Amino acid sequence: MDVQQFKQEIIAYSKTIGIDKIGFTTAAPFLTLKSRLLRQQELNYQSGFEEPDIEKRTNPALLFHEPASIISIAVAYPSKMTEHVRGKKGERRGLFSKSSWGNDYHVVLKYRLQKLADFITVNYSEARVKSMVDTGELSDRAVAERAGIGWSGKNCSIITPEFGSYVYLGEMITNIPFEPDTPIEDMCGSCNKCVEACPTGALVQGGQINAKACISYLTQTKDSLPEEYRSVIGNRLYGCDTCQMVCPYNKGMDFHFHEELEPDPETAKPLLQPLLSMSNREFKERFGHTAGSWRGKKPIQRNAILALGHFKEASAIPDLKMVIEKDPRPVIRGTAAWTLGKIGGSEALTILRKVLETETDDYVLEEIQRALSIASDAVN
Ligand code: B12
Ligand code: SF4
Ligand code: SF4
Repeated sequence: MDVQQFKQEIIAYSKTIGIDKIGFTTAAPFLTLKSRLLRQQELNYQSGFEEPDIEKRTNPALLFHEPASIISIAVAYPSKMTEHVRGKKGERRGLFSKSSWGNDYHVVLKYRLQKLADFITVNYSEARVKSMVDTGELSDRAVAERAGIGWSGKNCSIITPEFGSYVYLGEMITNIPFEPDTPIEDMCGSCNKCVEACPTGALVQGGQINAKACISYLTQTKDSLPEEYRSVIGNRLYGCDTCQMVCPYNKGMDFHFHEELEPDPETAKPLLQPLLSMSNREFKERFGHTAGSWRGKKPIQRNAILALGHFKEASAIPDLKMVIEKDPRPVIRGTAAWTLGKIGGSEALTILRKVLETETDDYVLEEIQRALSIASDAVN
């Protein structure tokens, strides 16, 4: 089998199965990444969502017997909704990031990688492959960068000249010695827009993130959100797109190639108040197919309560009253206290004073006290 010829056949086939860009690289260890990951670990800048074993993350030979190459794939996703819904006073809406629009991208990319794997193994009898998307050991971005998919921007994203950074990434390790592609030139130059626009300063410098300060990470945590971040997350329910939206290379990039990735506006931008009383089953039915549901209902509800505080939405007081009086989860009750404090006014104050007498959880009591002081400050 002529491997160079086979590579061209794979590239041609990939275009027929909804892969928007494909690149090839060697299976050599990722040495620069390794020192980078060690440094991030030292600084406590990791999210905790990534594979913890740095050796496995940077050495494909620990994941696959005698690897010879890695194929990187990119699938473009939309950045704008074709149908619009707008929130207004009394009917506020939250926002799922673009990476959670449509069906879960893990499923969408795995399906394409499986088709690619079938094509390769049918046509190359000794072929062995191992695919991964996001949850695998490898750094999808480091593979994509080395395979010439795009450059690694100061916003940390892989930016493709064709689709901007609105691409999902996945890869396949193989035992076939494909000719590697060449990485593409870094085009950030003197631009620093993403670093300047990041609302929390999580981009500590171009290309370096403190994941623990990134809003995308914060929206996915399950505990009480530290006070300093509560206002800044705005109405985000899951993820953050700011450092991509300001990037000049994303201007006009909005691709609707894949039906599965089309957002349903009522799911991507849901009304906030109904989320507060949603059952597990309802949550699964409405959001279970999206990438943003992977941490379950609790962080989304917590963020919805914070968003109502961000809007100072007085019409939500009855829903918040129900939550603070009845919800069994202290994090949710404590967050509701904060939002009631933000909304302020006599109705919110009365509720806070009343629950102060019945609440037994120390953390929630502390939140209520603090909320009462914010609310009285606001009223005075
Ligand atoms: C953990 C994780 C997160 C964490 C941490 C993000 C981060 N930047 O590290 C949190 C929860 C914050 C997060 C957020 C997001 N994520 Co995320 N995440 C991951 C995950 C699982 C691991 C990333 C990781 O290991 N980071 C550690 C850093 C150090 O390494 P890296 O970014 O992988 O690799 C780069 C750096 O090491 C850098 N580098 C290496 N050496 C050096 C040296 C120098 C000097 C410099 C400057 C840089 C540098 O170059 C590498 C290649 O770009 C990957 C999936 C995967 N398995 O790889 C998805 C992934 C990176 N996420 C993705 C997405 C879409 C997002 C969000 C846009 C989602 C959203 N809308 O909210 C945001 C973007 C935030 C941002 N600005 O990065 C996509 C990125 C697609 C793309 N075009 O780049 C991935 C690849 C998932 C996927 N399969 O598509 N994510
Ligand atoms: S995703 Fe949001 S918070 Fe995270 S680095 Fe980008 S702009 Fe900052
Ligand atoms: S905003 Fe500017 S600096 Fe940031 S990734 Fe885009 S081009 Fe690079």
